[in-house]
Amino acid sequence: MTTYTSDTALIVVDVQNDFADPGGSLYVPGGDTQVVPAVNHQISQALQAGASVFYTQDWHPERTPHFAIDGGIWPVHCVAGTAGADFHPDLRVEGPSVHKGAGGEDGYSGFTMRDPVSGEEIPTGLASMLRAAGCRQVVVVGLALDYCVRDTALDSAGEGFDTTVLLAATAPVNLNPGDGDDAVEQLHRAGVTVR
Ligand code: VGL
Ligand code: ZN
Repeated sequence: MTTYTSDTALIVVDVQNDFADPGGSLYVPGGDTQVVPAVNHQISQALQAGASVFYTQDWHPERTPHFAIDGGIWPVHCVAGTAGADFHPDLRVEGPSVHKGAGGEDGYSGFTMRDPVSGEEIPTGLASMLRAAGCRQVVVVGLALDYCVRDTALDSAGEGFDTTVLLAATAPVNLNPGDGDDAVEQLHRAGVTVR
């Protein structure tokens, strides 16, 4: 069990229909049956302890080099304003949400995006929101372990937050078999607590 305090932020990553609903274009197995209830449980625990809850949403334009049709690796997903980009209907929403990639930026982290032309890293504003809320510890849950959860947790640790990923409240897409295990390894090496 995780101990939340008033200076903890729970970051709920991309629990959106395209990832969490079996009909979604990039469904992560267990997204609806396992991850949504586990995330909701963490949200209750966090709120009870006076912690803050923040959300991210993958928020793409219709055409982006992130998608296979435009040279990337992913099916079209989480297009801004579509049902696939909405939060899963069973998710408890109890805080602000950061939309990532609305300007066609690339990248998976909730903290930074990459300008597709210059390659420059652009902050999303999440780090400032956490600091403004007085957060020092960060707990990361949601989808998917091997992309957005991993990169959000790595950036969180890099920003100096004491960072934990809860495996029971996330799941990997495993585009390549073993990606989930590799992500856990990378998180460990970066000093992120994984449990
Ligand atoms: C994600 C693949 C593509 C994620 C986002 O939220 O982990 N994965 N875009
Ligand atoms: Zn995406």
